[in-house]
Amino acid sequence: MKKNHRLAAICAGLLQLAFVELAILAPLPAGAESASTAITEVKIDNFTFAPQRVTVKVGTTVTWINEDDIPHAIAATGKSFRSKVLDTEDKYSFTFTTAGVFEYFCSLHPHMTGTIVVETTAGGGAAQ
Ligand code: CU1
Repeated sequence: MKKNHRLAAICAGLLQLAFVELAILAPLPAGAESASTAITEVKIDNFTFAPQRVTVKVGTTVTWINEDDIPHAIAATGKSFRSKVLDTEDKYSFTFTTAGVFEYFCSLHPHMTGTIVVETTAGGGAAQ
């Protein structure tokens, strides 16, 4: 039994090390990353959208995940998207097909706000 506890402690320590290493090896994008993933997650926890501001390319699906223990709902200020009420662990996805700055808030707690910045993919029609 004691051995298991020690093993668990060692595992946790190793995991922590791995995370630290990842953080060092993966510097923050400088804004010029090319092949970013097409799916982005925004977590909702403790009355906060995290990250609060996300920059994506046109065509990206953003998924909000409610990790809080109370319900939240997502509503675009410009009414371009709106989720149903999300209970804990519920998700809502929206695919951004047009460029622009999309402000949104929680329709249950309007002081909770976030921004999705959608950029055009073209750097001058390079994909042709
Ligand atoms: Cu909320």
